[in-house]
Amino acid sequence: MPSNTEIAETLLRIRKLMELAGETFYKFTAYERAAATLENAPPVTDLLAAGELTTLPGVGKSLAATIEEIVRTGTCAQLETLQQRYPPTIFEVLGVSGIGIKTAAMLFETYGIGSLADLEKAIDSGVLAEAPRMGPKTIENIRRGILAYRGRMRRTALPRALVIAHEAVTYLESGPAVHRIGFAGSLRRAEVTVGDIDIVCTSDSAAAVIDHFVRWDRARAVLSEGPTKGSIWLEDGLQVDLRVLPDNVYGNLLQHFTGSREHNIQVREHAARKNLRVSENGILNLENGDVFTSRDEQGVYAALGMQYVPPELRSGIGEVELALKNELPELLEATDVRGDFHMHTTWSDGRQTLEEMIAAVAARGYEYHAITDHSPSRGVIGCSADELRTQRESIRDLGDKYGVRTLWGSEVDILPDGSLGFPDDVLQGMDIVIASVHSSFRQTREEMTKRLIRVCENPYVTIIGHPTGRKVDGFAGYEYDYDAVFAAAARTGTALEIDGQPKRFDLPANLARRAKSLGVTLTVDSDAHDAGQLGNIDLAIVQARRAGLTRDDVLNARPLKGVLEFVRAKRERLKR
Ligand code: DGT
Ligand code: CA
Ligand code: CA
Ligand code: ZN
Repeated sequence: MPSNTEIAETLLRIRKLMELAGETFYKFTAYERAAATLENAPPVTDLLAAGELTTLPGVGKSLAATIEEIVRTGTCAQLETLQQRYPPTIFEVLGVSGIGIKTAAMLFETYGIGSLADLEKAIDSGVLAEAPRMGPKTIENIRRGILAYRGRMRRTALPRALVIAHEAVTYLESGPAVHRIGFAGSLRRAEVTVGDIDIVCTSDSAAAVIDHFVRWDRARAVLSEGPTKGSIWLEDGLQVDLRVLPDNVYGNLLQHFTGSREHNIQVREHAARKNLRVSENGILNLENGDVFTSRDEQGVYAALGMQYVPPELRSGIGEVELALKNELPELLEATDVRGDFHMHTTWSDGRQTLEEMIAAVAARGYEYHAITDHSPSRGVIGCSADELRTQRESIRDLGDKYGVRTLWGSEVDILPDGSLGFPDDVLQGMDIVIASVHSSFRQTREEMTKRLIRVCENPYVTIIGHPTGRKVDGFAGYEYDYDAVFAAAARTGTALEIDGQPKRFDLPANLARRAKSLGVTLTVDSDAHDAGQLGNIDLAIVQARRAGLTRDDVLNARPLKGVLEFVRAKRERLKR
């Protein structure tokens, strides 16, 4: 069964080929909207089974039929027809900045250029120079576009992009004339991967800032350099875009370049109804020609008569409507988080001792945390029940020594049949139990669903760790009926984790959102294997924010008393 992302990708392919073939804007954007909707919707396979596909915004009968065809056959008639007309490599050409869709169509029809290789050959042989509207400058742009395209082929994981983005900001601030500076684009929206890094800043002398920017020694090529913007390409093809405007429009600038595209389109549509036009330079009142500028984004949204939309929510999946009704959730803040339930020490596969971890946790100012070393396991190094009991003896004292309440727990393996790596009498003594799948990933959907529901029904399991098993660049996660397991978690009082390990981001935001809607309590955890990784919790927090979670939805935003009550209530309810 294809995932939502895979279906969305197929729809986007159709959309591009339709435009290439000269279809109308109205027709091909419908596909683009549907693709954006799917990215944040519950699994299509579930919707399909329930006959609820057309309840998704932007998905009418005909798109629903297309989606169903894709789910059943992996493709659809429309795509097949279009693909007979164009080679699959045409997407490379379409991906090169400097080549619009009309140009791509012309290059293909007239010169047979249907791939990146064809395009490079045409540049080198001088054939391209003979084509209409292909001056030396345009060709140079295309050459650079090819470089950038090669870099963009691979999206960059958020944690790595953040590191590079911070370095870029430090470099820019070391130069002249930078006033305010911040992130924009998918980086600011905290998407799991980013296509490029967007930075915006204000200055009285944009030229000086951009001149300094393009001379950064990490830039391998300058892709563009203009009066208010510059783009560079780093050693491995990652692109950094910078926009510079005066101080008085910082809010407009941030708003315009944070996106997402879908969000901005909806904001602009709303503005148009009020006779306003939104851009990075301000909000133009079309009736009287006044331009409203704002130094912060709050001012921009207020001027449009809407609630401020936090960047993590700007996906174009209904947040604009909510903001207009003043009904956006008050998102979880990092300062709401009082503890971290998931971390390892040298007792299992961690790299630092129990004492080092507890000291580091206390230094972060948490009220409480849990030490959760692994149970004996096939996949990872674990400890026996006896070893863990020994660990327990020192835990409280060490916590007292550093001034934090240290809870005793374990990350227990979920065995193939849904039983656990420790028997009930061992689990019963623990403050917190995380249960995670570390083996038998490829069971059938039915087996995996039963397996996880059985885990929810264990009175001693507090949290299911990294609940999908997905890895950011690779494994898509084990297959199971999310709704059935989430419903079981809600019914039994089992929390689901948002694991902030950069490789995991699990639950991802769309599923955490779904879990919340089914009444599940979530946790945000670092899954740290050394003290430095305790900061991973920040990545879990942004995922929680993207999911629209509030303080009330998150177990470790509760005071210790509330956490212990949550654990106790489940044991009470499912007593056996
Ligand atoms: P990405 O980079 O693929 O992960 O996704 P974004 O959303 O960061 O996309 P990007 O980098 O193309 O554009 C950044 C945001 O700026 C995006 O939300 C749309 C917005 N934007 C508004 N006007 C323009 C424009 O003229 N050019 C570009 N590139 N972006 C614009
Ligand atoms: Ca970007
Ligand atoms: Ca960009
Ligand atoms: Zn684990």
